[in-house]
Amino acid sequence: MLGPVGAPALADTIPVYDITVVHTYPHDPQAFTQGLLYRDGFLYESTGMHGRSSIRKVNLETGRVLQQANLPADVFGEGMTVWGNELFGITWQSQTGYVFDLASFKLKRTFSYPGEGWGLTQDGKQLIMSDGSNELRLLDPATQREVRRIAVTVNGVPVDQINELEWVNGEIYANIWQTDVIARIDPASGNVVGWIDLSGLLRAERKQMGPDDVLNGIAYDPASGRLFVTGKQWPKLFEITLKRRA
Ligand code: DDQ
Ligand code: CA
Repeated sequence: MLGPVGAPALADTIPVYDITVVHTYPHDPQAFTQGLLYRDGFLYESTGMHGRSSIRKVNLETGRVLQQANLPADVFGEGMTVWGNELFGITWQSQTGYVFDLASFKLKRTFSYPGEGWGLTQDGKQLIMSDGSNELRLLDPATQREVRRIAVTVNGVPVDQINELEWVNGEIYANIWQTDVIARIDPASGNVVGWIDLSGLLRAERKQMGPDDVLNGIAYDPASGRLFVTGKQWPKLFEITLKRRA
């Protein structure tokens, strides 16, 4: 059932967490969600697909887009994080990152990196970026240079397809692409220390949705402890709580 876990992990002792939905909010079903974060009362979201990649400021309760900037039509938007008064967004295969002013959404500059860009978050010191492999890159926020990497494994077996990211209480939460699972990663060791099973979300609606419309997008509000999740072109966004499966 836990797709990415694989044979070694099925017999393992990694804790599994079930979810409870506390609140359900509307989400733009046109938003191919690639990045999600919460900051000072608002959701910020980045979206993908060529020709409709964007960054947005979103009202949590209504799902309304309050502010938006579009990426060039030839890039495919991916993860996004906030650093100071700037939003950093990356792209799938263009090897280009975009830095926007948080308040005005004006593009300030771009940066480049090798390989693919998938997810992005930050831990207060460095940017943390995924690229579809099992390695997370730590980037210096000032220079966007790679500082080091974290290899993510479960019982020594690499866990790849790591997508959208969120820094939550000293752990990295990571969507595993094309699964209903979020990995909880210990940043010090790269070990997966928990699996969150989200297979119950949007069960009825997803029968009508496409194969690319996967779970993607984790946001955390440290002030209230609220955890939000959504997916690509999902009509809803959820606030959830976790409970360890006995
Ligand atoms: N990624 O976000 C997992 C990195 C890529 C998702 C790509 C989904 C395929 C959509 C089809 C696009 C054709 C260019
Ligand atoms: Ca996130």
